[in-house]
Amino acid sequence: MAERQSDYLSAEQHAAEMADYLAAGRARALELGNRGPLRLTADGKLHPDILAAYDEHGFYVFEGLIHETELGELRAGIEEMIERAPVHPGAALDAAGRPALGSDITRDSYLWTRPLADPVGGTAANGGRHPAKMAEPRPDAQAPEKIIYMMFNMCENMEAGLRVYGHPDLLAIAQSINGPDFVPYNDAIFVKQPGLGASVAWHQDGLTHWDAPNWDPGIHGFNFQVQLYDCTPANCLWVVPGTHKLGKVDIKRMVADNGGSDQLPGAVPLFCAAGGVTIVNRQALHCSFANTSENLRVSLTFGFHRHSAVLGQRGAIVVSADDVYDEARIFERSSVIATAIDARAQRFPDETPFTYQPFVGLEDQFRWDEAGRARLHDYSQKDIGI
Ligand SMILES: O=C(O)CCC(=O)C(=O)O
Repeated sequence: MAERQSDYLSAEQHAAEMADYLAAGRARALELGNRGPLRLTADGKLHPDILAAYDEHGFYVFEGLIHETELGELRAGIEEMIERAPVHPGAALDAAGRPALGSDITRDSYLWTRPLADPVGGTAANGGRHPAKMAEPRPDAQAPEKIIYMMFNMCENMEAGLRVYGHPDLLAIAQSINGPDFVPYNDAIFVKQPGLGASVAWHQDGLTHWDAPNWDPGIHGFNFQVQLYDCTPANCLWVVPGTHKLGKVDIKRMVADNGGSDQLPGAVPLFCAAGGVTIVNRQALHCSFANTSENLRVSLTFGFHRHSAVLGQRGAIVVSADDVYDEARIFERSSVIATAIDARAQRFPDETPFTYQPFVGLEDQFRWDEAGRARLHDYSQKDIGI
């Protein structure tokens, strides 16, 4: 078995060792035919060719979907979130001595790890779904001990984040894939700082339906990633195309058969320019490598499910053992979409807002105002994970 415990590799050596793999993956990605601008049909559905490409490969890259004004606001929101983070993990104050952002929210807004580490590979974290360890290059001597790895509560901590959650094109995509009664999953912001960003070990998402009699390739839903900066093969998400159709794959065996290397054959990077948005089937095998490149990646990640897949399920993102996704529970979490649509309409009044079927006629009850702000508090406690 090839020696690839990259504790031995410096960041620079890791980048050099990845170079051929990145270039080959990039070339393979360009051949798949599943990237380009968003195309909707006259009745607002995803173009059938796009749906077919997504169904075949398990992902699609929409280029240039988010316009510059919104991108600027999202970047400013992220900068503020980072500035207002606790000064170190667990601290009450930020670097300027203010109460850290999100300190009144039940779910931690910041997740930290060591630079260039793989915090979950080979551990029991996330239901043990990351069975193989990624290469962990050695960070530079001046690297901080801990870095921000992920950020949460996007809709509560960042108004631009709430607004993008109500983006009519994104919601049209969600509707086309999961039906007009589509349901939210959760949100997470992946931050991959240059030379520091940690890896996310190979995994498939989805916890509830792998052995279900009604299992199908779309049953665990999909995630968007809104890219705030140009993202490259070195820092972006990678997918093994088509794996969403295979059921649970044996990741440990795949890595072992690959000589212990995390550079799995056939995988492709989901690179794109800032403003691009990717969709990835949660069942697709995916990962991201330690970011030994010079480029920052920030991906706003949020997912959607089919209503039929979540109804009656017991919470797989555990809030409590009694957390059953009944209609009232689903409606409550889905109201974040209704509020986001209104927040967006107030900011971009010239845009045609998305019509979210479960809230037709109820719009006035879910405005983005004082009461809306209060309603949004702790929404992530109501995430719907399957
Ligand atoms: O974007 C990343 O680096 C990882 C994303 C991921 O693993 C996920 O969305 O499940």
